[in-house]
Formats: sequence, C-alpha cells, structure tokens
Amino acid sequence: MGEEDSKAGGEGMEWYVGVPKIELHAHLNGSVRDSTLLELAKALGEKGVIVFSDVEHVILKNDRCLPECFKLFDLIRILTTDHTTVTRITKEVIEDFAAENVVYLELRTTPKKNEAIGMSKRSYMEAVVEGLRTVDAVDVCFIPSNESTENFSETPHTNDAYDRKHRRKIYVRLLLSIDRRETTASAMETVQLALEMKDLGVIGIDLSGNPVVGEWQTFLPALEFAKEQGLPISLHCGEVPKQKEVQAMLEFQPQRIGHAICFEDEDWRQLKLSKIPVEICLTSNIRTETVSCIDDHHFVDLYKAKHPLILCTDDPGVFSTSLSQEYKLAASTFGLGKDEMFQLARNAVEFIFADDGVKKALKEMFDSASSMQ
Ligand code: 6MZ
Repeated sequence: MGEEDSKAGGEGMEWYVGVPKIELHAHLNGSVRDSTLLELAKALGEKGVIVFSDVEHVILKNDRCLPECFKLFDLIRILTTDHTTVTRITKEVIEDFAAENVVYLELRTTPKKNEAIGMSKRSYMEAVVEGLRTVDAVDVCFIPSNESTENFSETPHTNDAYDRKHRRKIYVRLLLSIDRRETTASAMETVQLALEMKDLGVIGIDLSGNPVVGEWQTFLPALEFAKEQGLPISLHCGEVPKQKEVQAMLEFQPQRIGHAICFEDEDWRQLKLSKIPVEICLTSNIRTETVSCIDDHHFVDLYKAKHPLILCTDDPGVFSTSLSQEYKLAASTFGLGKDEMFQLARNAVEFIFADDGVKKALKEMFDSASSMQ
C-alpha cells in the first residue's frame, strides 16, 4: 500500500514506540502484567486458595483459542478482584500504556460484585479510579472538569512549568463493560453507575464477554437506556458467527464496534454504509483463531475502503502484545509506510468518546509530533 522507500514495516520498534498513539479497545483485566499475575497467584497459593503449580502454565501460555481465553479471564478474576489489587493493576496498566507513548486511552472494565469482601460495582470502580489517582510515573488527566486549561503544547515560563510540560502525560477515560453473562437488571445497574461516575472519567459503555454466551435481547434495554442518556457505546460485534445478532447490532448504530470478524457480505455492505468505526485487534484475532491468517485480515478491505479504523490491543497482557507491536505488525504485514501509520494513529482522534477540548489538544500534539517525524 505504501511506497517502497517509506515502508514503516522495516523500522525498528523504536519508531513505533515513539509515535504518539491512541488506544480505544483495551480491557483492564486483559492488560495485567504476567509478573503481577504470577505474584498474585503465588500469594493466593500460599494462602491455599489456589494451587500455584496448576495455574502458572495457564498464565504463561502464549497461544490460546477463544474458549481458553475466557477460562483465563475467570482465573484472572480470582487473582485480581479485591480493592487493593484493582487499584494496583489499574496503576500499572496506565503506566505501561504511557511508557509506549499512548497519549489517550479508553480503558474498559466490567464492574464486579464480591459480597464476601464487601465489593459492590461502585466500590470496584472507585478502586479503579483510585488507581488512576495513584499513578506517579506520568500525569493522568481523567477528570473532565480539570482539563479545560490543559494541553500538550502549553508554553513553559518557570522551572515548575518546564517540569510539568516535560512530564509524560496521558488522557484516560473509562468505559464500563457489560459482561454477556449478566442479566438485564445487572446491565442496567452498570449503565446507571456509568451515569453516576461521569465526573470521574467514566465516558461510555462496552458490551463484551464470551461471545457464545447470552442473547442480544437481554442487554438491549440497558443499551437503549445508555443511548437515551447520551452515553456512547462500543459493542463487541461478530467475534463468532451470529448473523442475526450482527444485524441487530448494526441496526442499533453504536458509536463504535470491536472486532467485526464473522460478517456476511450483507453485513460488510451495511457496515461500510454506516461508517461505524471499527476497533481492530490483530494479534487477538490471530491468537484466538477467529481470523485464520493475518494476510486475510479484514483490515485490508476496510483500509482500502477508507472505513474508519483504530488499531487496538484488546488484551495486551493475555496476548503478550503492546500497541506499538500492533502498529509494527500492521505496517509490516500490509506494507504501510511511516506516513500512513502516523495518519492511522492521528485519525483515531476523531473516534474517541471524549469531548472536543480533548480532541483539540490531541490534534495539536499530533501536529507538533508530525513536524518532528
Ligand atoms: C470479548 C473480552 C475479550 O472487564 O474484567 N474481554 N470479551 N472478547 C474478547 N476478545 C478476546 N477480551 C476481554 O477485563 C476482562 C474481561 O473483558 C472481556 C471479558 O469479559 C473478560 O472477562 P475486565 O477488566
């Protein structure tokens, strides 16, 4: 697709790490470092809650089909679901994304209840927000009302201002996920919570979870309520063949969809007409074998059709990837040049759920980065 002499696929990782990037499809519990999972598993092993040797190889395994992924998510849930750990993993995940120059992150997570330890969906989310507050390696902007005067290109006048400007900065917004195992009432509770936490960076709703589980009709009332209330929605769509559901999801007109794999010709036609942006997760699709071979990935068709696309990681911990690696993979597989990759990263600004003030700040930052390319 690109000119031979400007191919980015041949660049080292440094270029992909250095380029500013926007991540719009990352699940919190799918982004946990292996080292943290192993440490948590060891601690629970010592308490006799799990047998460490039974889970160690599960955590370290690299290739997982889709059903195996959901078994791993159940294990991760056991390891991470207490308030202190939720705060810790949130902090680490933000630091990891910021370290590879992700400048805007929409992190999604499923609010969880665990009565045995006094955890409600709200207290789970408060622990996530606490994680955002405790990040110290980077400035985290997540409270919308604090951001109006901040931008990436502020001119420094004093040493303090100079230090502030040169600290790494990341905008973070949260999407609350509805798990496909949930009931209508539970999904509704999540949407209500999202509305109540808008001032704390919660910006939208995601529908995810094992795609073979649950019925669209179960979640529809909550999703319609979210839509009425003006909450943007991203749906996991077509991860497995379920044509009726894909049709219903496209008719619902969410703000974005994730994956878009098992589509019939008519679905592709409708998707392209709709211009609904697609969150593309290359490594995830290959590892879970939902796409048979990367050369056949629908990225190519959608990219050629100039359909709105965003490269994302899905679960960088579970799939041992990073956003920089996803960019490198796309460039080398599809023959995209540096300019095309930079443009792909910049285009994502249009599809974020945050407001125009954040979009403006991000565009300025991309513009100043482009002059340094
Ligand atoms: C569908 C996925 C997913 O919410 O506990 N999740 N749902 N398809 C995928 N592709 C592989 N990857 C992750 O993060 C983990 C949860 O995100 C959803 C699943 O519900 C998983 O349990 P949180 O932070």
